[in-house]
Amino acid sequence: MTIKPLIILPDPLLREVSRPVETVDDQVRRLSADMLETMYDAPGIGLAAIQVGEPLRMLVIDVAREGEEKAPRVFLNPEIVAATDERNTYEEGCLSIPDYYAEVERPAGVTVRYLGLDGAMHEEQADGILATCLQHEIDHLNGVLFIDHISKLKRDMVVKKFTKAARKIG
Ligand code: GNR
Ligand code: NI
Repeated sequence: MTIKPLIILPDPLLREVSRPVETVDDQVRRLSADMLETMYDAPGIGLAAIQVGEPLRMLVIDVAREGEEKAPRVFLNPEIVAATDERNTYEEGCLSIPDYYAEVERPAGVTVRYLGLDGAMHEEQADGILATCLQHEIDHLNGVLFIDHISKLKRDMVVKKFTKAARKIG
């Protein structure tokens, strides 16, 4: 397993729409293992493939709390098929936008249909932090970032800051 470098704002890769996973093969299994290792190392609670430079519709999540047993999850080609009218607000962060946090309002519950590493289709209802994280990750598959859900003023400030930082590093 390998820890992969993270793609950071304003890298245009983060705005790409990822393509579906065609078959659950060794390459997909290896990438999901690498993504989980990268996520745990960061540390984060979720990671989309594009954040390690792979424009594929796959994401990994582990929302187990510190001290709890690890609960790694892999979702291939995930789709939100239903969402609650009830909304929830969480303070979100993103491994591709380090050290920036903002409150985002999203549906409190979602039903997600996805392909598992077992090669079968699954449907799952999620709420709480898992629902928020799934929506944040599925946004990544569509080139959408959590800063797209905050005010334009705040978003422009963050993008400007990261653009300046990237220019300095070269
Ligand atoms: O580690 C992460 N924490 C987090 C907190 C609140 C809402 C969403 C997230 S996902 C984020 C990791 C990440 O950037 N995934 O794309
Ligand atoms: Ni993110």
